Amino acid sequence: MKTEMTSKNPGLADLGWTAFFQSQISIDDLSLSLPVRVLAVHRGQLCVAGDGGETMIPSYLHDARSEEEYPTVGDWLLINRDTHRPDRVLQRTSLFKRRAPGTGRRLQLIAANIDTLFIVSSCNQDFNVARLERYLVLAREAGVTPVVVLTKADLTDEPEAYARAARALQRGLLVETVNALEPGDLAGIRAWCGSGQTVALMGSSGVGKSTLINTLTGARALATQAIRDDDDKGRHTTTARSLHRLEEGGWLIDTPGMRELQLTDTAAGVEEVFEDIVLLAKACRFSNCTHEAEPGCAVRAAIEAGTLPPERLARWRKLAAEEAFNTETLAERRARDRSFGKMVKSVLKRKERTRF
Ligand SMILES: Nc1nc2c(ncn2[C@@H]2O[C@H](COP(=O)(O)OP(=O)(O)O)[C@@H](O)[C@H]2O)c(=O)[nH]1
Ligand SMILES: [Mg+2]
Ligand SMILES: [Zn+2]
Repeated sequence: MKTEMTSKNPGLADLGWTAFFQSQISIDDLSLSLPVRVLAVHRGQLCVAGDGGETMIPSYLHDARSEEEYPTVGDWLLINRDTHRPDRVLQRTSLFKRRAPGTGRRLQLIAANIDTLFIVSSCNQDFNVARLERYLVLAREAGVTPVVVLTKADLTDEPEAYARAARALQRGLLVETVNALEPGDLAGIRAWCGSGQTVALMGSSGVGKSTLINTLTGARALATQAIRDDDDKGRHTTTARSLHRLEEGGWLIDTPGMRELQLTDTAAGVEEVFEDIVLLAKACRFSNCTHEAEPGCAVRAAIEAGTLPPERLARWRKLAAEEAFNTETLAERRARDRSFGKMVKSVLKRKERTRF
C-alpha cells in the first residue's frame, strides 16, 4: 500500500483481526491480496485500514450477487495489492442489517464484525422498555452482546429506578447508568472497548450517542445535536457511518438514525429476548395455543399467578407479529395479494351469477 498511510498504524490485531479471519485466507491469497478493515463507507468509496495504514479504495466488488456480499463498515476485505480493488469480503462474526422502508424493502447493511452493542437510552422520556426490547432482539439476531447504556443519569434523582426497569427485561442483562459528558463516569463501559474490540451504538436521536463517542475518544470529533433535530428531515448531524478509534485501541461506530427501525428476519432474536414466554408456551396444552382463551394455557396461568406481566405478553405479540409481517418476502406478499385478488374475483363472479 502507499507509504503516505503511516500517520496512524494500529496493526491488524488492534483493528480487530482474529484467528477467525486468519483461518479464511490462504498463503496464495496473501501473495496477491492484503486484508484491510472498512472504517467508513462513502459514496462509491471505502476508507480502509490495514498493516500499511489508511487509504481510500473504490467500493466496486467483482461479481457480488446479493446485497449481503457488498462491503459495509466493520467488514474485513481482501484487496488486490496492486489495484486496491476489493476481491472478497471475509465471513463476518456478526452483521447488523435492515430492510429499507418502503415497497422495495431492499436489504441495507448497517455494520459488520461488531463485538458489543451499546443500546443507548436516557433516564428521561426516551426510556421505553418496548424500544429496549426491540434493540435487544436486533442484538441477539446479529450475534452481538448487548449492553444497555442509560445516559443523563445526572438529570434525574432516580437513575437506579431506570436501571432496575431495564435489568428486569432479561436475566443477566448488562446495564450501565452514566453521565455521558463525564469521562470519570465511563470507566464501566470502557471495559467493553479494549484493544481490537468493536462497539456499535444504537438509540434514538438525542440520547447521547455522539456525546458518548466524544467523551470516550476524548475528542470533539462528532457534532452533537439538539434533542429536537429530526433524522427524517435530513437535519441530522451524524451522517456517514464510520469507525472511531479509542486510545485504548477499541473502535466505536455510531449508527445512523434508526427511526424506521422495523424488525425483519429476526424470528430467532424475538424468541431469545422473550425466552420466558417461549418456555411457558411449551407447557401449554395445545402446541398451537394462541394464549387467548384455550384451556391449559401456561402463559395465561403465569399472568394470573403474577409471574408474567401482561404488558410483556402484549409487547411480545406486537413484535412477533411485526417480525412475521416484515419477513414475508415481497414475492410471498404478492402471491398472497394475488390469491386474495382471485378470491375477490371469484366471489364477485358468484355474486354476478346469483343475480340472474
Ligand atoms: N446532562 C447530560 N446531557 C447529555 C448527556 N448525554 C447527552 N447529553 C446532551 O444531549 C444532547 C444530545 O446528545 P447527542 O450526543 O447529540 O445525541 P445523539 O443524537 O444520540 O448523538 C446534547 O446536547 C448532549 O450534550 C448526559 O449524560 N447528561
Ligand atoms: Mg449523534
Ligand atoms: Zn397458551
